[in-house]
Amino acid sequence: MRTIHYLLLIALVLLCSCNPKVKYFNDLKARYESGKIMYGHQDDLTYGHTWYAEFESDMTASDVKSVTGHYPAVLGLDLGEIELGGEFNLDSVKFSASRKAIQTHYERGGIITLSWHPRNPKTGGTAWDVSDPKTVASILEGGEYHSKFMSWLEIVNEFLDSLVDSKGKPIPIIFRPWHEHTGSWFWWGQDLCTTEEYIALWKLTYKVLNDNNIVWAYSPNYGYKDYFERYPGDDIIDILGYDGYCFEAEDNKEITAFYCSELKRELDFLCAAAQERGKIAALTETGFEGIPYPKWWTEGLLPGLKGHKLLYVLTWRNAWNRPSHYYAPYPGSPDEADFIEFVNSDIITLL
Ligand code: BMA
Repeated sequence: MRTIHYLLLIALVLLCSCNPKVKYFNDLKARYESGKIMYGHQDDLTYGHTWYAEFESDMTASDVKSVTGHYPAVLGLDLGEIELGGEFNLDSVKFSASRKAIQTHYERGGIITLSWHPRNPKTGGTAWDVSDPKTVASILEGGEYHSKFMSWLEIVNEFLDSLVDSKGKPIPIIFRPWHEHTGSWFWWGQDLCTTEEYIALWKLTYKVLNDNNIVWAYSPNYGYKDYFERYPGDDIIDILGYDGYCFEAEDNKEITAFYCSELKRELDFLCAAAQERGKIAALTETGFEGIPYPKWWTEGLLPGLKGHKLLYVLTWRNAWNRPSHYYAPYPGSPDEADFIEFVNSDIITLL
């Protein structure tokens, strides 16, 4: 009897290790266990503070590389407006450029995370259109906009399906939909749907897209609601994330210290939860817009991260068309030297 159990266990382990999604999760888990935190930057290869890459670009430009000599280890990209069937996302990135950035970054040994700011399927407004509290209800099974939403998921499905490396092998990605739902600034936010509706939205998304090589990340905003109140379940979620920013104040040194203490508290919780559930923890979005306190990296972010096991930390985008909307340094930015000190610390890795 014992031998049978043993053989069954071996068969199960072998089966799981052949599943590309399980294999990728295990690969990420090994990186996570290393104790180093991968630094990530949103839209790093497609544009930067003063430049914008055309599709023909060879994906060599990067604000992070210009400052440090290395690419970020994690590349974030957004699928927002792919559902409209056009060529560009909501921030004017061509989907063909995103695909090329994903392939390039993957072949350099990096990790890719995709978020999605879809339009409001009911009103036609943006992801931030919270005027109709029945939007989520309307796209679930039986709802008036269900088939429209299903066709949107199909478009996402096609894009994910098209992500292959130069040998034609599927590229695994971290998908992070329905983020920051603990606030109420997106149509899927806290006051815009019930717990049941929010979880049903996740389940539907998972059902349609999970055949792709996806590791799923859940990322509420910290400081709002109970972390697990709207959790879709351990059977769906692989990565426990947090989104949390530092906001400009009268005294930016003081607010940096406050951000640091808040971050420590939230990461203590997140890392313990990930440990308990066998998941991976990550700081899925953070930053200080325009980095008005140049020592934010080493006085705010770094000490906040220290002592926490995380797969990655990702700071938001450097918009080429909004000079003060940046979250990573660029050549000549006041925080350049501090960022170099941050990435040179023994807990942070770049490519
Ligand atoms: C926000 C801002 C917006 C952008 C959106 C999606 O935080 O950067 O300008 O459209 O993210 O990338």
